[in-house]
Amino acid sequence: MTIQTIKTTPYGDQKPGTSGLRKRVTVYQQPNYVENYIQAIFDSLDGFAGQTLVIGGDGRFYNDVAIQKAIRIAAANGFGKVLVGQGGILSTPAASHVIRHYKAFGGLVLSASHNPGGPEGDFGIKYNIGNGGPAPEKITDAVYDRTKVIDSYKNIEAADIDLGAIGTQTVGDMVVEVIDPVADYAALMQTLFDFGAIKAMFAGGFTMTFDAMSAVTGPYAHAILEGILGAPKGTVINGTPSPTFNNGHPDPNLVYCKDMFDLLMTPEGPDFGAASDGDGDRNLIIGKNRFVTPSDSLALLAANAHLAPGYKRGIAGIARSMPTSAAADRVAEKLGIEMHETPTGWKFFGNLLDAGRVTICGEESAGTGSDHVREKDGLWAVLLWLNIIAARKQSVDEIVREHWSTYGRNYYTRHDYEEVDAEIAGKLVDDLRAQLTALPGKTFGDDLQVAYADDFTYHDPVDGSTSAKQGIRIGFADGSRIVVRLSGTGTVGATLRLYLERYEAADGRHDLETQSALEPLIELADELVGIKQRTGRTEPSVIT
Ligand code: VG1
Ligand code: CO
Repeated sequence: MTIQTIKTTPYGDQKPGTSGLRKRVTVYQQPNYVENYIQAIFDSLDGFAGQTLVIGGDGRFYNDVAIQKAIRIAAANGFGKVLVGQGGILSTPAASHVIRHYKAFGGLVLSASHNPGGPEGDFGIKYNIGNGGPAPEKITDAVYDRTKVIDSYKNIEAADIDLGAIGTQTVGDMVVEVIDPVADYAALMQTLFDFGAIKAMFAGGFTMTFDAMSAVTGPYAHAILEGILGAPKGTVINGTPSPTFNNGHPDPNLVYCKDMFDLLMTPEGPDFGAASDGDGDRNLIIGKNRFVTPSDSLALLAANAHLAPGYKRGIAGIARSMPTSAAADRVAEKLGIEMHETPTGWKFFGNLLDAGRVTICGEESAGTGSDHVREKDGLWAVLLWLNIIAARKQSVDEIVREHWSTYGRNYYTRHDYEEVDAEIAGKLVDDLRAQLTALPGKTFGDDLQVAYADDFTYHDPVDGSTSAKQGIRIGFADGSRIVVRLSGTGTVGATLRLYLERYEAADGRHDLETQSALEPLIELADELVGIKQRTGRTEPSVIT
């Protein structure tokens, strides 16, 4: 079969963000937009001839089109084999596992995560390396440089692959194997958790709701929770992946999962509620009468991980993204293990995990995971929670309260201002940066004394690389923090994120309402950063 070299012209906007290249579907539908980007990825890699590439996505609109293109371009570029999930489906953590399990060269994950899908929604492509994790900045920078000058891509004329048929097909000289998207992942989960104990807990009447949000985790949750673990049918809701997520917004937060939250706050509700996002890497955890803030969930999972068989020897260390609250730091301190603070985005955890320096990682944006894969993993977090509940025989609320009375509580919230004018947002951050050197030592209000103020720079302790301008941090003497950064996953305008945190000691007050506990900081942030005044917004678009 002949390999064609097809002329193309570059697009100027193919710069990967926090997690791959995310754009409106209509942008991706431009001529050669997908082809350019995938060829630019392959042009930035060495040594994949004859090797295996994994392809999978969250099932959103345009997945099928992009997958067929990717398969042809991979064949034309000389990959030996493609492993693709049936129906084009692979959750992000499952894709990471498949890459590792089959020792693939890398993988393409087609997703825009929690962003809405459909013809008017978003699409995305991300390249993951052989460790199963998102490509590091060295590669994403090279890909971007390549997209700016690309003038041709390789293709092969071949019929579409039947993505519904499990088994082997060929495209040119390349083998394409369509695999069950769930089986390998489910087997991995079984090695990590005490499925017997969780099964017994369900058999004993423990009730839960898992909202798959019409996104990718449906098949995984049906198979694992209702299948292997024996939870009653109906435990999983919205469990069929839909190209438009059933016209929903697959972001598992208190805005889009409000019904579940309300249900969990009533006596009739289930014992436990959870949800995952579009591509299955995020998690929402709600116990009866207790929402667990993601930053707390990271700390709690790290403190209790030894109760699950996969972590019974203890954990080597913890890493959290910079805006994530310091709750996990206190756990690491007590356990006497390493603690790392990294920039936002899972790609920064890869080296630490590969080096065996950390076992558990997490982000305030509802992402938690471990060294079992190199992505955050929504269902993994849910299963670890279930394992801990089964082992401790306590409610989520009791477990959380005990944690606070041991370590203290980090009150935490994030205020997002979405689709802000990009110029205004950029200027706001620049002006704030210019104020920073004057802040340390100043006291605001009665007792908010600035201990440090900087734009976070990360020095990777494993490969020595440096990542600058990762977000502005203003830290106070009492452990409170204000963090401001611009999102790297939005597709329209800019999203400004304001993160606020305040520490309350173990013997302090743990029952305040979060927003009021943080009120003085919210006011000070308003004064220092001026988001409302400069953007004309009276309130955040989303509060988590
Ligand atoms: C956001 C989150 C970040 C997360 C990223 C990808 O990035 O803040 O913590 O890693 O999304 O998650 P940003 O740059 O918009 O703040 V996902 O589930 O969208 O792949
Ligand atoms: Co996601």
